[in-house]
Amino acid sequence: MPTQVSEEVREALHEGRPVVALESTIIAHGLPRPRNLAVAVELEEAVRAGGAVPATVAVVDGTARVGLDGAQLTRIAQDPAVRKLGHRDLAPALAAGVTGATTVSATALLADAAGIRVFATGGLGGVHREWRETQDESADLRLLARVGITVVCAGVKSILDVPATLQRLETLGVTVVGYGTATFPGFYLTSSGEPVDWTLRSPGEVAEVMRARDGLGAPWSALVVANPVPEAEQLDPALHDRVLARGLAELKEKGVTGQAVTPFLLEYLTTHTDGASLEANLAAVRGNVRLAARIAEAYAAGGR
Ligand code: PSU
Ligand code: MN
Repeated sequence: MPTQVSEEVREALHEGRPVVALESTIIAHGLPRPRNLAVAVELEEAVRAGGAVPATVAVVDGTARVGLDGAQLTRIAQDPAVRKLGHRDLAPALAAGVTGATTVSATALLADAAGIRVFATGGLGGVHREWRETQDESADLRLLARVGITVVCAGVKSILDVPATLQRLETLGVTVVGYGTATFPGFYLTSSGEPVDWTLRSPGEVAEVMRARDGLGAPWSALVVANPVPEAEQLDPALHDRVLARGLAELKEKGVTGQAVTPFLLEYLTTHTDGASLEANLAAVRGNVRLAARIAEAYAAGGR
């Protein structure tokens, strides 16, 4: 069954108006209920307030959808049977008629195929700290090496091995730029301490880079725009390090692996920081969504 692009999104794309894709795994598996539904609605509104059309991506009853209506968004947020779908899961999910939330990899694939150029999320997946034993590297990275979409994120999740993830992005040829920063953001934290090679300072500058890439012949990998959470809204770094260390130990004890690792650690942090990590996560996502709308607008406008 072909991907269903909502009428509103289809029209906007046809008319060259700005569209921002949003992923749904963060809604179904990255945030606690019932707050997740309110956030899903808020993120779509933030895209609209920025002058762009939101296109939340998910699989509903075996149909891949780009742009959800209210009932579909509610189902993704509330139904505990909603599965987590990376790009490799899309075909079996469609064939089996299941309902699932799309990760960065599946969202980028579907959004790019629909002709959407800008995508906002919280933090990318990447190389896990337990990589030596588990070989766990998010499928996000390899997929981002294949599609020419611009992804606005607060870096990669700090539960990961950040230097190893940056190295993989380099190897895979994914372009990474810091937005208003020369250091790579740390998701819950303003900075991961790792340097980035390029810094851009306005939506217009990002749009210029997108156009330069078009001129070189797209698609050839994603453009990652790493947008730090403001310092006033970051998680206390000492608390972050302390709680994460305990969460990683518990992960090992419980033998959690595969797709369950990321949701387990995000939830562990939320619980053991009394919700402070959740607030930092939300601040990061909000900032990314707002910036993505401005980038989509600058790109659609075609000039600086
Ligand atoms: N960013 C968030 N919360 C999330 C995720 C990203 O703020 O829940 C999700 C994204 O969908 C990302 C996924 O693609 O986590 C990575 O999971 P994994 O490590 O299993 O590939
Ligand atoms: Mn993983």
